[in-house]
Amino acid sequence: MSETTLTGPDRKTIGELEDLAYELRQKLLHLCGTYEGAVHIGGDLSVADILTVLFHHGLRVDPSDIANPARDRFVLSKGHAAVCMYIAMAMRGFFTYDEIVRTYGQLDSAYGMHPCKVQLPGVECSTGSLGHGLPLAVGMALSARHRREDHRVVCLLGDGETGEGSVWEAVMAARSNELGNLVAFVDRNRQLMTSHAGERVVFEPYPEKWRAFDWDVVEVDGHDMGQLVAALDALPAPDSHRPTVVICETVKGKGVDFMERNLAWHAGSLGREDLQKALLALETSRGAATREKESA
Ligand SMILES: Cc1ncc(C[n+]2csc(CCOP(=O)(O)OP(=O)(O)O)c2C)c(N)n1
Repeated sequence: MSETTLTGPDRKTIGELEDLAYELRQKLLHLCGTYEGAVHIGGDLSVADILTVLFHHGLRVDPSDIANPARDRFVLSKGHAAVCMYIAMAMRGFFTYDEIVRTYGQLDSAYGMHPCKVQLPGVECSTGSLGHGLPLAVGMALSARHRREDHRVVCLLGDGETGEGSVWEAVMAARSNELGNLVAFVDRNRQLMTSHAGERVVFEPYPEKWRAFDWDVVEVDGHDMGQLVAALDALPAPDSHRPTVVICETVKGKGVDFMERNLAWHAGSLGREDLQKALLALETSRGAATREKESA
């Protein structure tokens, strides 16, 4: 195995991770309130907790040493959630949030609607055309095996995206090649772009489909930091032989009541007035979550 080592971020408490996820959502809403084009805000809000826990807890990455061969590799297969990844990475020290807000979506900006690893060093994989991230992640995990490197490759997919046949070819290839260094997270928000899961594509029985391909399957509430941390801490060693999928039950638009489960908010722009409404809704939702936790 590789001699090079790299440590992950300092260990944070669940409360600190929750605070970071809240801040990430606030920053997302601010961008959605100031940028004039559409932001994929629904699917950003559904992965905010997952990306927080990955960049602030699970991934061994160091913003000051982005080419270290020992680093874990992250592939955002649902590339339309790029801005959520940019901001999560900015909060970890990779980029500057102000620069994201100032340049997002503009010609020649490194911060495009979909991520580009050439424009933005620190991003491991260019994505946006759905169904390609996991096949690329399989190649990266296989390459790590050949090079005798012991890092992980972590890939985040949308559940709608897993309707693509290429995903299942990759799932089969990963198990055939015994890639225990590969971990998929699925954002199971049960919504696609213009429909709810099940209306046009039947996903159930969903976890069983992954099990049928002989992956290890973990099911969590994708908005519960404690469960996300526990799932990451329990991952098998990268030199094990079976890939893992963490199926995260989530809500599209999570945290903003008028966006939650609302097909109209797959992508959109808030405008300054609705931004205040959205920030207030976020605060209210957090208050309700805190009260629920305290009374449990
Ligand atoms: C190959 C391909 N087809 C279509 C699209 C357009 N598209 C962008 S997001 C999206 C919905 C995907 O649903 P899901 O993966 O569940 O993402 P989420 O609902 O979490 O945003 C679609 C069809 C695309 N980016 N790539």
